[in-house]
Amino acid sequence: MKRQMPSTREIEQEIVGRVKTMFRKDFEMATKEEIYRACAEVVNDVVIDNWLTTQKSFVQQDPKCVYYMSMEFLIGRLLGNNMINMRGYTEVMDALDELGVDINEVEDQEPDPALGNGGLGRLAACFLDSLATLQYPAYGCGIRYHYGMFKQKIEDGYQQEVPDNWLQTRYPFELQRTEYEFEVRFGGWVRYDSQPDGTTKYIHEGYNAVIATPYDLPVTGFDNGMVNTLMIWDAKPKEVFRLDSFEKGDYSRAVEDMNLARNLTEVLYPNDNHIQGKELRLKQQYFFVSASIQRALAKYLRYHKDIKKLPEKVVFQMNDTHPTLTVAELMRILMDVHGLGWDEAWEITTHCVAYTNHTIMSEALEKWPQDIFKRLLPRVFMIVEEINRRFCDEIRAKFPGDEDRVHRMAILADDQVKMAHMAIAASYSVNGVAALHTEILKNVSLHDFYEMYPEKFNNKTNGITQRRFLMHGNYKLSDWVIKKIGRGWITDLSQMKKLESFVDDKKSLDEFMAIKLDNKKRLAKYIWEHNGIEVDPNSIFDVQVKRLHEYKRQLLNILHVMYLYNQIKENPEMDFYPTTFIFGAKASAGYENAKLIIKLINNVAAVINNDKSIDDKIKVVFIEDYRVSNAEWIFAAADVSEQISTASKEASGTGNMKFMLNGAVTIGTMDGANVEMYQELGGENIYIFGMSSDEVIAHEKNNDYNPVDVMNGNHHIQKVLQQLVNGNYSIDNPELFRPLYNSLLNTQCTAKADTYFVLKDFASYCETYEKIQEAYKDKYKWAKMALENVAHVGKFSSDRTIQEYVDDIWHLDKLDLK
Ligand code: F55
Repeated sequence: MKRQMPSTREIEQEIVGRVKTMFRKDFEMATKEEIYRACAEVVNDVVIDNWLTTQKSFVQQDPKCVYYMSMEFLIGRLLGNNMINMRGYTEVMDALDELGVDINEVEDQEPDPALGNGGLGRLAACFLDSLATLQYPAYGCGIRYHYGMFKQKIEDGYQQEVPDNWLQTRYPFELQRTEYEFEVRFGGWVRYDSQPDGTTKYIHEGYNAVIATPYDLPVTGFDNGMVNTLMIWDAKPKEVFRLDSFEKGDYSRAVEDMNLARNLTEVLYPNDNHIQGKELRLKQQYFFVSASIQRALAKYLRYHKDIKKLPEKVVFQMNDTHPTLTVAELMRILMDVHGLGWDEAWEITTHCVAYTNHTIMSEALEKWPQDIFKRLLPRVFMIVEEINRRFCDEIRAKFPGDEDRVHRMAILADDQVKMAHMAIAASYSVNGVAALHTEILKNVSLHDFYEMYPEKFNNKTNGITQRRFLMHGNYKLSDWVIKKIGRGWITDLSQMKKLESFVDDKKSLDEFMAIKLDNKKRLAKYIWEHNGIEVDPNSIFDVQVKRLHEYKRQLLNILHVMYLYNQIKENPEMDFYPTTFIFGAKASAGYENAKLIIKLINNVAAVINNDKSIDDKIKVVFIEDYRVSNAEWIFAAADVSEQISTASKEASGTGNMKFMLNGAVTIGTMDGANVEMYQELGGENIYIFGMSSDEVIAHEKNNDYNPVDVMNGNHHIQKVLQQLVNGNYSIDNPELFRPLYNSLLNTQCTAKADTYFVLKDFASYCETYEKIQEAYKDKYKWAKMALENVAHVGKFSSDRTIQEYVDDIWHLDKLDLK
């Protein structure tokens, strides 16, 4: 039976009661943090009952489960989300209100769990939300990083990274599960032991071991009583050895084990779309993969004898190549622990694993030096060698005489282990994350593999959860939509199309834009409190928030702002609708150009925001520490969504969908899921500019793009580029931005210039932007366009995405929770 949240009155009493028993305090004396902890327990109480019921249904119905294997789950705060899913948000808000407390302040006490970098990690979190809401049995498997994504401080315009110590105080939603601990082994060597029956046993010796302890987090479905589990693994030494003991055994081994355990789960690598190749990262991968598989198999074997039928009950979805060790580790356990032969083990493995690709960027393709891999995972490496040997034979059988192809496709080549190749060789499904991205995989980056296994390739266009990104982040619009079309869209976003009947109704459009204005005021207040910059809620809020990467072209955006500023200065009477350009982005700590772009944005902001002569026509704001919690408010307040990646580079994007859901109008390239947004919206409701992916790919292939030619033909570009290096935005040090200038124009033949075609797309971007300015001046035209975006967002729910994964890849049945 689904348990629901109690009434407002009862919640109020419970909160007061909990504050008393947990903190020995009268409510009036409680701090905001204590109130938050009391609320968390009130909500937890309901969640736990539903979690128990869900687990019982698992046992009774024995369904097939997906194990979503991911190094990252960017879940964001859970209190608000769980209150919404338990249908108790308003009740708790009212109860707190009665007690004289603002719910936002209470929610703000929760650390924002940032166990991910960006899109890939947030996608995993949206998927878990949708799986629970659609009642599909699922586990998330990840790592309990002690330090998540760093917190960003801006000092003197520069990004500073501050450790994110989210576990400093107890996190109220996690449950330590020591009864599901497993051992994970690293290093050592493999001894061959010939058996009387002629077979060989492989015995792993001399290894270092750690114990993996899972912490379970509840994943609540919306209003259905379903609670799935996200298990995140922490490491501890196998034996906590006593320094004062006489029987220390192997003292140095014990010290090694302890250090290994200490480092393993300490910190999330803060790179997106870039691989660093650090040994500790490979250790993290093996650690969580091995522990998760062991737990999955233990669960399976509790109720099933025949390990060969594993694919009937278990599927491992690999979120990018980071968990590709799933393939070899499952093989190892099936052979070395359960005694299966190679063919049997391979048959099972290849029916249990599937792989999602998230990028075509070459610097993100995961390759490990074979010597490191072999030293760290000697037995697993042997298995990879055998997978590779058989895979190469298969290529030769299919393409006789094509040794070049064998070399290109091999898992082991050039002294490296190529993780994507192993993932594809073993997976029964390989998917991209948007239609265009999947086509590029098939036709360009993974073409060899597509020729070999066309049947494996499929597309699953990404999606986002409307529960967090509309109901929670934008409750005013959410309530308005409910008033207009009912509640169906909460679990069936395609129903948003019912809003079509209001796009020509002026009264509705007025209400709709009034909500946008309220959300802009909320964000303006946040910006004032956090950045000390005053912005006008009546200006256009033009927003680009995402990780900082050259391919995402924040540089194009800020160069365009510099250009607009020049225009207004040269022509003060020019007709220009006041615009606030809002940026938010973290740069990977070692990514110099990315960090310099942040500095540039902040310097441009300082100059423009303090120039009284332009009458506040342009404001530039860099929001510090962009993360899930402030993202929700930022999307809600946006008028214009900047999705301006170099065509072909952004696999999908998901921020684009969150803006659309909140009624922002996109200016973007034909890249990733923008293409599908365009198809859903029609050309009148989205602003597309720039080169197509085909054009970009052709230029890359022919190597025939020269940014200097572009600059010479456009005096506006010349001017902003000069301003990069003449001290206009860096009076003390005119050379400060020289590296960015060089990245665009380098004429020395050694370095490639303007790899991401910023200058090439500049004119087209400016032209298209003028149309946005024009459109905004016509209030109802704009409002209609914005509402059309909400009305056509249906496809981009992660509920739709998950249903497609279920139908085409996972083949799960809904859990019956009655
Ligand atoms: C993180 C770590 C490594 Cl080693 C490599 C990549 C990443 C990462 O964060 N990638 C990432 O976020 N990729 C994004 O995935 C999204 C979800 O599919 C896409 O929408 C987006 O286009 C893609 O860049």
